[in-house]
Parts: sequence; structure tokens; C-alpha cells
Amino acid sequence: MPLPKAELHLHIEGTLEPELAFELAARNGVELPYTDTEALREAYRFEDLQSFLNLYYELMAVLRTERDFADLADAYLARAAAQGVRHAEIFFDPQAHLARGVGMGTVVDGLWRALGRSEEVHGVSTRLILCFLRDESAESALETLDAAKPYLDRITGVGLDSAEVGHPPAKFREVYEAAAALGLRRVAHAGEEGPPEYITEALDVLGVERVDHGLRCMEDPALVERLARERIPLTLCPLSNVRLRTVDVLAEHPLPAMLDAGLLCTVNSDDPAYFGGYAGDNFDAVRTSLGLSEERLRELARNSFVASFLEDDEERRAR
Ligand code: ES4
Ligand code: ZN
Repeated sequence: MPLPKAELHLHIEGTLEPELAFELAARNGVELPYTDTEALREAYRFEDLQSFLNLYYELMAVLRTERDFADLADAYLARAAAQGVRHAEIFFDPQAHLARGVGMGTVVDGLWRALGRSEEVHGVSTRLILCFLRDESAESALETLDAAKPYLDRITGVGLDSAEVGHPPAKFREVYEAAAALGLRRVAHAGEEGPPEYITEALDVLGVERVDHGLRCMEDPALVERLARERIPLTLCPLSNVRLRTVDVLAEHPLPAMLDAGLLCTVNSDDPAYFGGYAGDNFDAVRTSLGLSEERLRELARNSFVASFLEDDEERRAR
């Protein structure tokens, strides 16, 4: 039996497996620039975050209807459940869809078809987190939050993703203030490729409760001390870090040092269709390559519930 765990860093568009991409392409009459799933998998050799994002945005062209988003989320939830995931806080990137003429309603209603019955069907509770693309303008983020207003009953929080370097968190101060005023929870990617200063800015300017990745905090001992003292959760994604070459090899991942420093770390999958595995695969990989003890692995699973947006009583029931 896999350890019961919560997945806190998961881009739903990053769960698009090649087989489903081709199925949706055929269903929607979309031409993909790859002959078959094998040719597509060949393209999964990334140099850095941007080279991955290029493919990630390209393949989204196959997602067009509510049914497509429902099928995508349902396939993810089934895989996650099989790997011990009991709760999933799921990112989505509305701007990438709005730009292609796919409306906010199509995305949220489609995802909700699967999420809304996930506890019953898969035994996985869910939350939805709307991410702003940081390489788009601050105005576009504000417009996106506005477009989401009719759907806020199904959206728990906001996040910040896409190309990090050159797009510091402070660019999004206004939209995060507006999100907070609407009662939304706040997280942001920071310190994946960007410097430790972006982590501090996400905390102090955007008011985030949780940092996605946060890996590069290790370059700043004072920041590590602060994150540990304030119990700020970090949602680490070990297989993603290797595939995007943030870390050379898994055996050199700083996770053990981060745990030793007292950081509230969690292990997550990011974009599992692209990076070689789902939440359980990430746990297995760190168990094997980093030699973490069973006690450390249980700590990581426990942290995932502590760091989640579940209420205390829900949290106890989930784990
Ligand atoms: C992402 Cl790995 C990663 N980093 C930043 N933004 C993203 N969007 C999807 N995956
Ligand atoms: Zn991510």
C-alpha cells in the first residue's frame, strides 16, 4: 500500500499523457506536429524550464471542450488515487486557454465535472488553484481574475507559474491584493530557476502561504532559517528538477539537507506526464536515490496534509 499523501503541486495541463493528447487531437480535428506517441515522447528532452514550457503550451491545443478538461482531470485523479493520493490541490492556467478562444467556463466547468465527483469516484478530495502566467502582463492577470469571478465558488486560491526569471513576484502585487480581498488563498512558484530574492518577495509582497519549489532558498542561509521558523511549506518536485536540469542528478537533490534544516518540505509531481512520474513515483524516486529513511518518508507524507488547504477535521479524515 502506498503512503497516503496530498498532492500540492500539480499542473492539470501537465498531466496530458501522449496517448490522451492524440485521442483528443483526433476527436477535435487538431493536427499535432508529431507522427505518433513515440515521436512525441522523443520531444521530452528538456534543456530548461522554457524548453519544457514550449511543448507544454503547444500540446494544450488539443484541449477544447468541457469534456476534454473532464477527461484530462479524471485520468489524472485515477492515476493519483492508485499512488496513494487522498487529496489534490490542482493548478490550472486559464490564460493559456483564453488565448486560444477557450473560455473560463469551459475550463472550470469541465474540470469540475471530474473534481466534483472525485471523492466518490476516486476517494480523492480536491481544490482548484488558478495560476497567473508570470510572463504575461499584470493587466492580463487582473483581467483573468475578473473573468474567474463567476466561478469563485469552485476556486480556492491563486498561484503564479510559467517562465520565472525576469518576472519577479512584485509584478503581481495588485492582483494578489485583489485575490486576497476576494478571500482566495495565495501561493506562487519562486526559487525554481529564479533567485532566493524572489522567494522573499513572494512572501513579503504577495503574501503567499506556501512556496512552490523554493529550491534555491538553499543559497541563502538567513532565508532558510526564516522559512523554517515561520513553517512556510515548500512544494518540491524532485523528478521535475532533474528533467528541467535545476538539479544534475536525483542523488544530488537538496531534499535531505532541506529536511535537516527544519524546512516543511513536501514531495509533488509538477507535470507528471512530462517529467517521468506521478506523486508516488516521486516518493519512490527519493526513497531509492536519496536513501531517505521510512521515518523521513512518513514525515513528507504527513507534511503534505499539514501544508494543504484542508481544514483540520478534513485533514485528519484524509490521512
Ligand atoms: C511549470 Cl515546472 C513549471 N514551472 C513553472 N511553471 C510551470 N507551468 C507548468 N509547469
Ligand atoms: Zn510547477
